[in-house]
Amino acid sequence: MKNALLIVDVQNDFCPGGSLAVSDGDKIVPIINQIEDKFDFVISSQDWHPAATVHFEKWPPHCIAGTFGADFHPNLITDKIDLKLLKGTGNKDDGYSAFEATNVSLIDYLHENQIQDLYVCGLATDYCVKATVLDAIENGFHTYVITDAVAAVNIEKGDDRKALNEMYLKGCTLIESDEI
Ligand code: VGL
Ligand code: ZN
Repeated sequence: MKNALLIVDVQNDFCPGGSLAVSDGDKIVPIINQIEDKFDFVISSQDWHPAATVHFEKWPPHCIAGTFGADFHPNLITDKIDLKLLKGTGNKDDGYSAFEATNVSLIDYLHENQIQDLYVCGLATDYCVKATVLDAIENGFHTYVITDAVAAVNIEKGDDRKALNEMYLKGCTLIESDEI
């Protein structure tokens, strides 16, 4: 059985200076770069929204398809990425989970490549990371979240801890990057 690193939404709009910036969103980039080599596969997801979507009734416009804001953080090493997922591409869907990617089926890719262990990092802990992790668990994957390689929106103080706790209680293993 194989493993994969799943890098969720490490995009300019979620990093400092972006339209939906997560504080310290950029701090995780060197950590992710350091561990990419440890996995059989590296998979990324990107929020990839149309300019008009119901999603922007809940959030400031961000990660509009093809814009700078939707690009990966410039320091993220992207040449090792085997599969790039795009999500939230419809005008009625939030697309929080990488399992909702519309350009390719994540679940089919994982099955075809005998990937059983999924290590999730990226942005944001309390939205897209959480949604992805919960879907992964529901689909039967051994799921890990790399706690020093995620960062949260934290609309309410403590949302990050709440999210990590929820993932843990559903069966996700919490690990740090130096334990991999
Ligand atoms: C996200 C809010 C809105 C995320 C995406 O990537 O966690 N959060 N769209
Ligand atoms: Zn979004």
